[in-house]
Amino acid sequence: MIPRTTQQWQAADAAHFLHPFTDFQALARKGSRVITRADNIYLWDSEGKKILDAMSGLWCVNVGYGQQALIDAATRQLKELPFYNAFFQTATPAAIELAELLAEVSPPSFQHVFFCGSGSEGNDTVVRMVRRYWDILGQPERQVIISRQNAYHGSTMAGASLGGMSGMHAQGGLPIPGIVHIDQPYWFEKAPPGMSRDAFGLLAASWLEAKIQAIGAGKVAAFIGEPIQGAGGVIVPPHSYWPEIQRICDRHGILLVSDEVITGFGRTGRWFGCETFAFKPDLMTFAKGVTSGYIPLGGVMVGERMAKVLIEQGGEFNHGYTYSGHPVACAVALANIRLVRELGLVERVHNDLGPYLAQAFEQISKHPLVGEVQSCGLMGALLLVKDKAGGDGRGTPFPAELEVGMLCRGHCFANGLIMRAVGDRMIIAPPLVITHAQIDDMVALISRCLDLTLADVRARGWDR
Ligand code: PXG
Repeated sequence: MIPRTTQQWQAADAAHFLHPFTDFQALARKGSRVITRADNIYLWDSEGKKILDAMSGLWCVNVGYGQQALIDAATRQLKELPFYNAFFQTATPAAIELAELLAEVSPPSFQHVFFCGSGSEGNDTVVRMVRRYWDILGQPERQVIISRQNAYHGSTMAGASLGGMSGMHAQGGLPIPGIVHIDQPYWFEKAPPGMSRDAFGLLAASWLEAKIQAIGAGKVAAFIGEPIQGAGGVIVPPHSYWPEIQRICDRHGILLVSDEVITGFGRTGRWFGCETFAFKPDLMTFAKGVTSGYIPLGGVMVGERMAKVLIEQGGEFNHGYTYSGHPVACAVALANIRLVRELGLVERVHNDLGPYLAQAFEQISKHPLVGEVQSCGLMGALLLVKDKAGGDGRGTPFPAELEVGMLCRGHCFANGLIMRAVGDRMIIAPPLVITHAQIDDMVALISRCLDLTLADVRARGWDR
């Protein structure tokens, strides 16, 4: 790339590049921040400013930036065989080896994988696969997939339909037929006054049973959820929730799908989030961390209950993508998973980094702006509240229209820290290679940005 000034990049960007989830005109007026390089957990922008990336790119760069093993794997594969498809009774060594390795790191009931190019394509595959499964078993009326409000499952027609984002449903005629939603297990907002988290977990799971009964179990194909809702604001459910969801699905013979796009590959301190929350899904969608985002790859792990039926009774499954099993993506995923193992990152998150972050967040929870604090492994959220002591002791939220979260995010940006705001929940998911010293730096930056936000809130009288 021929170097350009920031202004030149911004002008060309505004003239031609339509960004995802973006008000095109507003961004064109303001100008994008142009990220030019990265190393470890840091990014640099076109002004040369260094930024601590507490979001791992977009929940994906788990091994951090600049890992030579991944770069070498891609280069080698590009030279040897940059592409071949898997449609016409063909396969490539990289895709075969990756399928084998994924079976090894997944819970034992998963021995088969269907490859895609992204998490959205993975969830489209889920929809087609669960409906196909029931067709094969002679129960084609089992069509409905139950998902949750505020869930994020991607941006394709099926992915956005499974998702529970009202802003997405409002555009493009969604959800598609046969997808319905129940409420989310978000204790802070949804639990009746005085209810414990565990009691609330059981209550939130009971909403699934009520929905199944309303529809008729014979019409329900599957339930899908993220072990921890990520894009929805790092909503960590009570530990009572998932085992109860499992019992309900089992009772009605309904397939259980765990969307592990964010929680897979060590983020929660186990290989997959379903292991952290003690449930056994029939399908697991993955993407992001499988290659640490160095190159696009997604897929669906297919558990034996379904695989047996699809393989032994299914005949041809009329579904697949040009890039299903892309050899370069698979080679990078192999190098990435091997590196995660070599560095012991999953164990490190579980035994060391997760507890260390939780402790640091405990300290931050004393800040006057911070209400609920949640973390699991290396995912965390701080909810900014108006009055910590209000609202049944949970804290009184700010009116949403004040956009206090965006105010805080602005301070983070200005102070060299990438932290996302989902409403007033400030969230992080740093690379799994982060050190204690770097967590300390990150927490110091967060504290400074909270102080700056509090000063703004007081200056505007929003704390009254
Ligand atoms: N499932 C989950 C749980 C996700 O988080 C997808 C599926 C879709 O994956 P693809 O690869 O198609 O994007 C995701 C993606 C955010 C944000 O704002 C989160 C995602 C994507 C974009 C933005 O936190 N997650």
